[in-house]
Amino acid sequence: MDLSTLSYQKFVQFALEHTNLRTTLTPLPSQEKFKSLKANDNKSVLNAISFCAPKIRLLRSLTIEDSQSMLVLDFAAFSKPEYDAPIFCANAFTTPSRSIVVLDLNPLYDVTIHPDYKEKYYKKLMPLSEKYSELLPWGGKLTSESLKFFSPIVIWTTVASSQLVHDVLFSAFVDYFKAWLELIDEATDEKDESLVLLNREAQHKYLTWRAEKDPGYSILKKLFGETLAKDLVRQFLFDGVDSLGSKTFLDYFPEYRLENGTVNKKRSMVGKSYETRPWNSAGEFIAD
Ligand code: BLA
Repeated sequence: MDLSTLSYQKFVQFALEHTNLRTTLTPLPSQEKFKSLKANDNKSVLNAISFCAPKIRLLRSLTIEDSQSMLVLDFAAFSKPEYDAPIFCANAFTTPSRSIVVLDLNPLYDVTIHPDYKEKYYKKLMPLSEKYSELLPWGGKLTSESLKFFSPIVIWTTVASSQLVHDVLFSAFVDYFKAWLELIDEATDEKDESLVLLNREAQHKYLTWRAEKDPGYSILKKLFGETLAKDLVRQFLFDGVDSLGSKTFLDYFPEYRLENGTVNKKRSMVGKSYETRPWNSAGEFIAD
């Protein structure tokens, strides 16, 4: 299809407007630093914004739009470590033929081993996963390791691009973002410093995973060159990876260690799996 009629700008606008109805966003230094970022191809239009708010450590968005070849949305929002709230995650990669999408409130703690966390945040949100299951169906096998960062309401899809899909995706984005704002609104700050520490480490582990293994990296490298792509990933998209903790990727994910002590470049050590949605509508894990 012709991508020139589609844009992810209205997704970002919606999120900013609705966040500002509830709290006060303050621009972060990283926004200033990356706002005049330019792509090597001289045609992609970029928009990089980042903010914080009293309960929000980082709300940032990067869009890359070139109507001839691709539209990219990478939007995420992280609470301050005093809250164990999930991470809002909206990633979309749209070409004239296909759209690859992950939309989720990524859990801070793996829901398959923390049923209490699953109960606390996802039980009442389960209807959301049903609502979009027909038009945004499960995208098939994915990097197995990614699954522990996904929640039972995750929308993971790869579908033919169309105006309809784009509209449905906007509607899903609105629902999921409102749900996230609601969780942030309701969140009360943890007073137990040892639990705040755990929250901080869980966010750091997530940032470390994504800064190292995000599927978008090869495209960022092509558009910006290796040095700038690395800065963009570590200082903008996953800001906090160099400050929220001191553990390394291999500390968290030792199975990626090569004999010479470096990180295996493969995205997955286990391989891809989960051909079908591994959670049922009650949020129970049903894959073996
Ligand atoms: C593919 N993106 C994918 C896939 C996933 C994600 C699961 C399928 C391939 C795989 O299983 O690895 C997204 N994976 C995620 C997310 C998390 C995760 C969000 O673990 C969070 C925990 N995608 C982007 C951006 C670009 C992009 C910004 O989000 C481009 C700049 C591109 N994603 C992209 C491309 C593919 C892809 C090109 C298909 C090619 C490939 O699989 O490498």
